[in-house]
Amino acid sequence: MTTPRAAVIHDLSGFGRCSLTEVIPILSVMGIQCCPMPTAFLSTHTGGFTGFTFLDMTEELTKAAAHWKSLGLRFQAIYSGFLGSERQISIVADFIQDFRGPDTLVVVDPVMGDDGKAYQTYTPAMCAGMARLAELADVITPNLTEAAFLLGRNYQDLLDGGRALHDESALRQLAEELSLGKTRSVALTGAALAPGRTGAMCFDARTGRAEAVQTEFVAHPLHGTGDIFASVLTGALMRGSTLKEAAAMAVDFIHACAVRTVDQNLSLQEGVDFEPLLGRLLPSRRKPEGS
Ligand code: PXL
Repeated sequence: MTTPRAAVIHDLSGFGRCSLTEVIPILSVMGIQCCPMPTAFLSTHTGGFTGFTFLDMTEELTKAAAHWKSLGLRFQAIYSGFLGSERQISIVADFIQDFRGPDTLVVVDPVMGDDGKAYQTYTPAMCAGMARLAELADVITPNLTEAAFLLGRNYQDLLDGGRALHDESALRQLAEELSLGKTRSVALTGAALAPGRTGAMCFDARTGRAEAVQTEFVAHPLHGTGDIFASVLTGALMRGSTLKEAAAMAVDFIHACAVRTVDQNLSLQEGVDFEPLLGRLLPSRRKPEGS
């Protein structure tokens, strides 16, 4: 079998474990060839650091995409995340339209913010653009903040002042609302059915059903878990898992990484200590016949 290939459109942050420093190792260990399109180069991620450098790669993206087009490249998946400028919204939309084949899986992680607030480099216009970009996706992976932005709703209203935060039917309804009339799948992250736990509420456009995936979870706000979730989910979907199976794999992996990170007392900014656990994501190896 040829190695499946994914175009991964995310930033490269030098320190702090997020986006490409998580996407590439995770998809690679899952047996997928990653072709990165870096949207920006930052010295660190923007969550909790000040004074970070930011190199906008907008111009480079168009040139690199034109070169890939001249090579006739095709991808089994196109997976986008943190974008570096408002103009990149239409560039990534064009990329999806140009490179998508009938069987290409398009995952848009509509990275925009957390805890009810947009990330430092995200403008309201970028957030509005992200909602348009997400319309092209087969699967989206918003957290609750991004869900509010996508639906153009106030974060506190969306959570009904906190009452909807752990309410299964409210989360189920929210995932369905995000599915654009049941035409795209949704894995809503940070959707916990009880305090101190977390997980994802999945709406699967293939089955038309919403299902919760939950695990015991260390209730610490860890940075970069959204990118780990969407990367494992994308890899598992590319390997043929259902949305629920893929979300369960992602949630379990994050749980194991979070336990390790908290045990070591690492600073939140350093992100999740996932590297030593990557082996858990290897495709399961069958024994050769007769051995
Ligand atoms: O994990 C999302 C993310 C990705 N990239 C950058 C970020 C963040 C969240 O803060 O700052 C640069």
